[in-house]
Amino acid sequence: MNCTLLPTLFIALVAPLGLAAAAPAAEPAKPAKPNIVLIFIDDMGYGDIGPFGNTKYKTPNLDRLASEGMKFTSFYATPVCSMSRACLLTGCYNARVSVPGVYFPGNKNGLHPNEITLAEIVKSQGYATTCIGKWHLGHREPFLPTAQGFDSYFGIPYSNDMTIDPVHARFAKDCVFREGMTEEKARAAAIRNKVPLMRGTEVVEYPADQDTLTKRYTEEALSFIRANREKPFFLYLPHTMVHGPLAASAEFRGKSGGGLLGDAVEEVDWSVGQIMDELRELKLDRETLVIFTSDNGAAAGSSLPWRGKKGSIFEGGVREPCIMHWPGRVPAGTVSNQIAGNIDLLPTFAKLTGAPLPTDRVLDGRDITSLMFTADAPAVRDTQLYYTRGVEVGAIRQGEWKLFLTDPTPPKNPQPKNPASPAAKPQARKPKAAKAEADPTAPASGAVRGPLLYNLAEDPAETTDVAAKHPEIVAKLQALANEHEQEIKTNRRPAGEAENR
Ligand SMILES: [Ca+2]
Repeated sequence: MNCTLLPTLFIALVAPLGLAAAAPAAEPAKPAKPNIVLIFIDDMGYGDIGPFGNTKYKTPNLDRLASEGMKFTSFYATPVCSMSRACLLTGCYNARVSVPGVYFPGNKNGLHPNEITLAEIVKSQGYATTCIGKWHLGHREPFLPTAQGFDSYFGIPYSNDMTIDPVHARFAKDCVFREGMTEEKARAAAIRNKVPLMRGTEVVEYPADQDTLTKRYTEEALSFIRANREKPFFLYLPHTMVHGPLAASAEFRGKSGGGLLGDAVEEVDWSVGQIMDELRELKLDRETLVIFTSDNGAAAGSSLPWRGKKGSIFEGGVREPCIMHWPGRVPAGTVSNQIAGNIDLLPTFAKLTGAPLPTDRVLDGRDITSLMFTADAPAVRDTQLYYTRGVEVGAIRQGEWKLFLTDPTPPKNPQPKNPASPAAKPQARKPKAAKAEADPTAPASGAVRGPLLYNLAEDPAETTDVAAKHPEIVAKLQALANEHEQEIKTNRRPAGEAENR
């Protein structure tokens, strides 16, 4: 049952006895509103950091974060960037808010401005808010972070391997042009891997110096924490790394022994350490919930021990490393294996900050504070839907069972053929990485195959289809998936669409 109903029930039961009118002396003090730091890495896989099994790179700050906090081992995102950010920001499956793929510089769509975001939830409770890093929920002005509840924004509007939008980019008067670029040249040629760095709604550097992004985001984050130390704050830090093209500052480049990926991972770890040091220095660490997670499975790195990588709805495409840290509240050195995911953060933040949840719309996420505050807490929700692209459910998990409704080996990075429509069919070509891990019996991509049933408790690497042995479970999960899918289609909300000009 939904725990948030309990206080209401309690009042309803005691009120007729007259106890509700008793002296308020015994009322417990409300805990202060916590600061929230949400560090969201791009394309970092489950097996890319020490706390989740990586032994190749040094991640001492994340190791410490995990040893002082709780690791979530069934924490879900989606296979690609924009879908995942839509889930995170709205508390809904991406299908419900019509963000079906990845936004490109040619897209005129974005997360609808009427969506109530994480930032708007906490802002209603007086929080200072900022977004520092990669946005990727629409780069046109009506969709930028400052239109979605963030007081300020510093970062890149979409992935770092994209281009500038030659028509709609708005350059600041004092924009720093690098590499011989001018506004005229920038608008004349959209060049891959040369993306704009923005502040607010304007481009302040072009092309962005990607080597120093992690460092500059971190400095910006520390300034924000210092400036808002006296009031509750929400720092959303969606790093550009470790999405390709990989980059690292001079202090980290070539130092990890694990190539640029290792360097970038170690610089992200350093960034986490800087933030934790600052919180401790300001004596804010016990008043701050820090969450570290990623937006999809590994691209260049490792999603081990799971099968599949970015773009896949095998666990390796969507199950993310996740650490929650809040000394005195989240028990140290613990693990939660219950199903949770980035859709749960909005209702969870609402609970923690005392914000009312919107009542005019359906949310998919649930308040998971019970998981965070108690080791071995029972499940909050037992079901997870997996979307590959578009708004069709590709798989469903309930408890230990996972049923694929369609071919689980789609292309690695679903991309629209027509950039104006992110719902367009993905490329038919299979990338090498996905092919290497694909089931050799799989038909050509796009063909409907299934249902396939896996038992994640006995077969976490999803190697053995047991659908034929358990027709009753197949039927039950199929019905459940249909029910969810129909409900979401019925209550789906539109994406935002900017005017063409
Ligand atoms: Ca990503």
